[in-house]
Amino acid sequence: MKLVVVGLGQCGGRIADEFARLNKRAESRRGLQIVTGAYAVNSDEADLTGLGTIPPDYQHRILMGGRRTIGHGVGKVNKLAAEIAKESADKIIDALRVTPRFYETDAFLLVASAAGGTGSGSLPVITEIIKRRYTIKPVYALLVLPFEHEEQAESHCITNTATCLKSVHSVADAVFLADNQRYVRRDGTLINNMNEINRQIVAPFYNLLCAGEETRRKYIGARVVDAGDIIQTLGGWTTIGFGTLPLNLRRLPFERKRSFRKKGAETHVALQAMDEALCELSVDIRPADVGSAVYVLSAPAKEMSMDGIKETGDYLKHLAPNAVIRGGDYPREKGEFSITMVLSQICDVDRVKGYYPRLKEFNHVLERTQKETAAKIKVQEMAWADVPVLVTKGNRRH
Ligand SMILES: Nc1nc2c(ncn2[C@@H]2O[C@H](COP(=O)(O)OP(=O)(O)OP(=O)(O)O)[C@@H](O)[C@H]2O)c(=O)[nH]1
Ligand SMILES: [Mg+2]
Repeated sequence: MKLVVVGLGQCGGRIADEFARLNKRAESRRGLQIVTGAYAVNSDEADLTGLGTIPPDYQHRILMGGRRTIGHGVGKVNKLAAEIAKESADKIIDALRVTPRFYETDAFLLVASAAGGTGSGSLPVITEIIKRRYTIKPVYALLVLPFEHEEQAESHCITNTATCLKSVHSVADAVFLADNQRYVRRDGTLINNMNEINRQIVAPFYNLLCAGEETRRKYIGARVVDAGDIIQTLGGWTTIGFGTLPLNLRRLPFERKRSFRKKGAETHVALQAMDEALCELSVDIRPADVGSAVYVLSAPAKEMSMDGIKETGDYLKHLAPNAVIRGGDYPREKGEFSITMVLSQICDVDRVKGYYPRLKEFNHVLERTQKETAAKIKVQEMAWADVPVLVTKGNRRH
């Protein structure tokens, strides 16, 4: 599957940059192209400068809202970013249109953090505009959810995240969620290591995108997962996970090929990798709430069999009984067995649901604070009502 990846805001730009690196890896190691174009869009010039792999020309690193923000960002106001994105839409579409091999691209992936200003406000707007322009290509979103400490300390965080989630869900064909807090929970040292979190967010897409692009016979599985399977699976809230296990099932020369022990071990490894992929999902969900799933098993060809693929599918069906499941094999990896898992059409995500009551409560508190502040200002104004002023009120800046 080939994607055009557009990163919006700082977080989105960095993750799009990581997708550009993933594509370089696919090109150099596998001779495959999985990203036809990677773009970064921002209202902040400094954020665009910090990227490494996306080409530095103005059609790949797109500065929007120059006149209104003078290249200094929107200061977390996602409403302003949404306005700026509308004004800059033509500039972005013009850049995307000249992507080489655009006609071969299967879908768009737009990436941003939900809690920031630029990315969170512009992603829903750009998604809608791209969808209107390119009706036959699906537009997916990848949204990064904030750390818990940000939700507690930064007042804009809940408002931006809630408005972004609701808007994106209503326009995008599917929304991948990646929860920053989950990566830190796994490894506490990551809190200051955004690059490593980004690497972990993007890495699971590698085999998923490569599997359907192979042209050499030895790398084509018995059951290939291609762009069609992925597009049919994706819809609504979505999560992705990756599990891998080193293979030490090396067959000794005198060992019989069809040994039942070997077969048992093979199934065991597949199920263990599946468990790991489920533990490593990009956001917490309950498998029972999943409506569709697609998985790709990858291992050296001789370590996989149709039975293994079937058993993995059966196990997933047991865990997610309501899901339509698609899956296949990809004979590529050396010395390891891995599973990439995408769970989609998830009807209930606690992390998402939690934002709406918090936004209500937050708005309530905000309204009360605003009323109290207005009352205090009034008292102060009344106290100095008789003091003369040296300027006319109309000249004051508000
Ligand atoms: N995973 C990940 N999260 C990031 C990264 N950079 C920022 N974040 C998260 O994104 C949120 C802040 O959003 P940014 O992307 O910095 O904001 P922006 O879209 O540039 O918007 P403004 O700076 O407000 O104009 C916070 O929740 C951060 O934790 C990154 O590189 N990776
Ligand atoms: Mg920024």
